[in-house]
Amino acid sequence: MSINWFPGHMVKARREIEANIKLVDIVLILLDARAPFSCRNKELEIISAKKKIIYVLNKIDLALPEVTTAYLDMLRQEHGWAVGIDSISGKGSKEVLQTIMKSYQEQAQKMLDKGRRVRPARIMVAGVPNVGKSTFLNCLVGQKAAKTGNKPGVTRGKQWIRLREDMELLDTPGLMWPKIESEEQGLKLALLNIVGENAYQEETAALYLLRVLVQKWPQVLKNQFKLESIDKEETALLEDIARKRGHLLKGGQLDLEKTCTMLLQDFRKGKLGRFSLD
Ligand SMILES: Nc1nc2c(ncn2[C@@H]2O[C@H](COP(=O)(O)OP(=O)(O)O)[C@@H](O)[C@H]2O)c(=O)[nH]1
Ligand SMILES: [Mg+2]
Repeated sequence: MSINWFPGHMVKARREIEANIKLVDIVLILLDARAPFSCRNKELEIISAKKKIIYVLNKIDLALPEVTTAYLDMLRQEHGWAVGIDSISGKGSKEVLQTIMKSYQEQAQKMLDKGRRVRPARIMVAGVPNVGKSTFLNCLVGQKAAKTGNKPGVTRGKQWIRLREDMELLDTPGLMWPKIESEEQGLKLALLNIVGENAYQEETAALYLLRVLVQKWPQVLKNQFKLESIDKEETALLEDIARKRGHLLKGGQLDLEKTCTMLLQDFRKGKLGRFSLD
């Protein structure tokens, strides 16, 4: 496999997340909207199984809207709760809050039936690296929320953020490592910057990106780099793009490393357009 991803702190991260999940009612599992199924981690789902799980497809601004809708439908059918958001603009945050409250209704009703007061829903965010956990947390919290709990010197408790009257959010998101089960999935995760850079060669990821573009979005590839023909090997395409962009080394040879870096950066920032990879 061209993707080698064995982070050493995996075990510690899992233990931490397991302990935190025990404290909440609802786990928001963040997935990259461009490849939500590739970001899923069965282990995380297993350790969250006793809680309500809501799948949150983040970065919908970078994905194809109609495909995102289809992914959401699939997740809802299989699973129950799924919602999309762009955590940078905040588009979708209202739906996220609504989904949280809907998923909590059953539990709230049980408290009422027992004659108890309904306490705020306790929520945590979890997901693989770079799906946007911190950005999403900031987006939800905004400026309104006040920190609660963890009074200094009293307990070594957790920090909770009071989102609204009826919601409390654990302020540290749970980090899970991606579970890579196929070469293709590993390459998608490399494109999305979810596996670390030391796990793969940039060239491998860039050539994969070119292959995907040739197969699914040839016009984007042609227009973006003003290519006359794309009917050739990916390595030859890479050279054409380097030439078009003037990526040259001192001796005049092509600086393909630079071209690979540019391709990956442009893709990740959405400069090549919106994509859905799964
Ligand atoms: N376009 C876009 N970028 C996002 C979104 N959410 C996060 N990002 C970007 O994705 C990168 C990783 O986000 P971060 O919150 O650090 O991810 P974390 O590792 O899961 O905490 C950052 O560059 C963010 O600006 C989103 O909804 N849309
Ligand atoms: Mg973070």
